[in-house]
Amino acid sequence: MKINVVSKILEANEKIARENKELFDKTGTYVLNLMSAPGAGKTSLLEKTITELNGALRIGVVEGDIQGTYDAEKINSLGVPVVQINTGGACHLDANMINEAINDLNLNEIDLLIIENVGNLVCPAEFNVGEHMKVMLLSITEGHDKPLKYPLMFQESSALLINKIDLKPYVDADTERIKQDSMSLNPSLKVFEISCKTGEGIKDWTGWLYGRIQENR
Ligand SMILES: Nc1nc2c(ncn2[C@@H]2O[C@H](COP(=O)(O)OP(=O)(O)O)[C@@H](O)[C@H]2O)c(=O)[nH]1
Ligand SMILES: [Mg+2]
Ligand SMILES: [Zn+2]
Repeated sequence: MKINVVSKILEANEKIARENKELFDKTGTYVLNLMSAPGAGKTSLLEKTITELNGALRIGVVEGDIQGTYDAEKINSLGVPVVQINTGGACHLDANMINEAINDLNLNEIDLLIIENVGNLVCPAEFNVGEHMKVMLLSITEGHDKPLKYPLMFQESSALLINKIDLKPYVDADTERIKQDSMSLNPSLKVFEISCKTGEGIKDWTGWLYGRIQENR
């Protein structure tokens, strides 16, 4: 019986996700669902991505956190529209939360909407929110065993950003193994090595993202 309940929840979520997607397509808003464990660098990546693409694209952000407005305040200081969702305990965002949050944004004036999901390597990947693509960050400090331990997130993502490569000399994680294992789970995964601290690899990432947005137009 439990299985029934879970599939009903996901079904209901899918329906709202499709409505969100229709709306995004109508307003010409490309939507990226950004996922990672807590602390992998989602907010740092947002800051770099906004700085790099602002001017070329009108960007908006939805911040998902269990509690608090810390990340939203950071993003707001960059001068882009941002809406904070506080899940009040829930460990992922769902389509309904996004459906409500976008009421506070003028989507007609947003070309790229980036959703920072709740930090968690598990269930954010189970819930579509109407995004055009999911992207995940894995920092090398998390270890190279994560793709095979948390496969769904790697399978659902279009791109994997391996972050904090400035720390390579100090951690034992094997970056090649992260790449190999991720691509064995998802052969079409696009992989970037980046550092949000030094800026290494950021232009490759934003260039690719910009291309994907243009293709979708
Ligand atoms: N050394 C290093 N630190 C980073 C990098 N990216 C993010 N951080 C740091 O990692 C911590 C968590 O980053 P944050 O962006 O808040 O991660 P989030 O929880 O996924 O949003 C912060 O102290 C960042 O300054 C990186 O590329 N290199
Ligand atoms: Mg954050
Ligand atoms: Zn969850």
